[in-house]
Amino acid sequence: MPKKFYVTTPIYYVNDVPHIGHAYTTIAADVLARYHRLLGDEVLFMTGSDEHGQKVEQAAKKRGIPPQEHADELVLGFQALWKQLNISNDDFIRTTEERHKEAVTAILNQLWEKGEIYADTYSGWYCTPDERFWTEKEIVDGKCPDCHRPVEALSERNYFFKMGQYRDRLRKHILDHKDFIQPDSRRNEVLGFLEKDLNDLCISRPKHRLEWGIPLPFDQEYVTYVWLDALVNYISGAGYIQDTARFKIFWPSDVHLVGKDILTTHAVYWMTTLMALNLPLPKTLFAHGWWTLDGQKMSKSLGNVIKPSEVVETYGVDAFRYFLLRQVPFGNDGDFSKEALSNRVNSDLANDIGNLLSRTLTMLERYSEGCTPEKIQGDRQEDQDLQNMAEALFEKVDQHLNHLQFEKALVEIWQVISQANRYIEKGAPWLLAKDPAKKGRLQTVLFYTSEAIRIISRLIAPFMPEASKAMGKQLGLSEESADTTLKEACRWGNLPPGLPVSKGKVLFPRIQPEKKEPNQAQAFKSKKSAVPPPIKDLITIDDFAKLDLRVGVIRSAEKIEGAKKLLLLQVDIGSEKRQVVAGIATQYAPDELIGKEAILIANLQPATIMGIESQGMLLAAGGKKVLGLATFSEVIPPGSTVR
Ligand code: ME8
Repeated sequence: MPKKFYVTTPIYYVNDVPHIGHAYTTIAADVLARYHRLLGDEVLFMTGSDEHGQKVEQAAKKRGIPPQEHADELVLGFQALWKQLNISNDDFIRTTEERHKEAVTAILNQLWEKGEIYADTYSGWYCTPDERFWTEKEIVDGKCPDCHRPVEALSERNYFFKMGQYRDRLRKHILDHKDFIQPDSRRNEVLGFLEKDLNDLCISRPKHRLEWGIPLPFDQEYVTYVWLDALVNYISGAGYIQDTARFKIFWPSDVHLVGKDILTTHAVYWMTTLMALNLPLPKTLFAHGWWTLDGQKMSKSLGNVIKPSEVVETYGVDAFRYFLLRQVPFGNDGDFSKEALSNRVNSDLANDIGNLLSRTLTMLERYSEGCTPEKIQGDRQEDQDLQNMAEALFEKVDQHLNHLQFEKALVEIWQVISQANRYIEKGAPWLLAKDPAKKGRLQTVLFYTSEAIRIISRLIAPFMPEASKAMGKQLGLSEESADTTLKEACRWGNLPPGLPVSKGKVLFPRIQPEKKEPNQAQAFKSKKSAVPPPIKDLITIDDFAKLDLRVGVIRSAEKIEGAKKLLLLQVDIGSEKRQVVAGIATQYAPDELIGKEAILIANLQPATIMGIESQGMLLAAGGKKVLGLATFSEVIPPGSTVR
């Protein structure tokens, strides 16, 4: 019997166009959904739109059109973005759909009949933008404790859900179920919130104040509070009223993913509503962190809202998905910037995985007649090491994804990528190919590398579906049939021999940093009329042979405090990383150097510059003033010798 897996995102307000924050939650949910499908689970991945309430009503009013028309238009923007981001949602629930309205009405009737709802006149403070009542004690200096905007005094008759009575039961459930609210910091936040008395929840809005909502079935003068309406999507979408068979399979949900901004509404309002309905509670509610943009809160008024579709057009969909999930541990806040994205693309994607794939395909073309190699059992330690790491990868990724630790799963995969790159350096197939006696060893190295890539390509599939497919295709693999689970696909030794490989287009092209004016051209202009210095005395070929020049990939670069011209670089030469102090800060910003392949004098005596040991020197054009680093137009394995 396959297991079932039900994952949800919040349903997003259609008061505005989608932004990176919306994309983040939805991509995370998509990775989980894809992963569970690959495991062979029966998956329901639900996202949707929150279309009622004041925010949407106001947005429509501003445009001078009816709210339904407004929602019908704006929802298309979300749906188009999900397509562009390769989101594989099984369903999309809109709160203006009949199936949803029916569910909300049925639930309200049920709660009303059970005596869980009562009418009362309420005097309190109302936060209009948040559509929430607060008590005198809760407001801070006349402002909403949540969004810090002014609140207004209101006294009106409304309907209330007896939420307060569930406080102890909810606390107990949280304490008894360690994974119920995650991460721990959010669990503690909710437990802290529940230490105080829990108020009942106002679940109605009088129609004279808000018309755009689902009418209360027991009093047509009122509409349903937008949050109660919205939360019900998790069961209405799963078939609560209209498809009870589906509901029986999928409820309770396995993971509700939300941003930390809507933790209380989910952890308290929703869970107590489910208790009142006698429905089982979701297994996990995970509240992730918040993205800022270049260190600032994203907001329309600041004019710094980046459209995900534009990022995708420039950087590619897989790069965007990878960046969001790799950059910060899920649960923490993160900062989005184009520089950070470019750095990730260049170092992790273009260099690490891109390089691994392209050099392996080139080698298969040259040394294996363009086909996948025979399965061979290697007898060296390095063969065993690579096999062990690749074989253990599935379990590690599985563990991390079960705990929604996307970044850790990716780090594990990248460790195998690095190991495979190191394995190639050590195996040096280009040298083996020169000696016919070493043909067997050459084939072993090619098999181990290709097999590791195959496993990697399978495991990146939930994160980067397109890249995974392209990698498989370039390796000559047909798409894994649906009856092969990911676990089986990740078994070592499954690579069929003799499949024709094809080096397609570069999977992850390097991102060129945006430059105001190209540095070298600028330097050339200013140096055009300069006379080159005279040629030095002759040296012998033996003198030259003393130099050990190596290709080195710059993995990190940072400014050195107090030194205007110097940068501290970490240079990867395959077998090791070298720390190099380079006088190139006037020519390059640290970020533009990441991923560059330069030439390192690897056997130069270390020198101490500004108190930092420099283990080698990079070749560059220019005299005292550096004009540009010597680099390559081809991708060359780090550590390759230069003559
Ligand atoms: O709250 N960083 O909808 P919404 C990370 N309709 N995630 C962000 C983000 C950011 N800067 N900004 C938004 C609603 N998000 C309600 C939900 S559910 C029953 C009803 C994400 O359009 C994050 O998931 O304001 C957050 O919870 C959600 O978008 C809020 O979207």
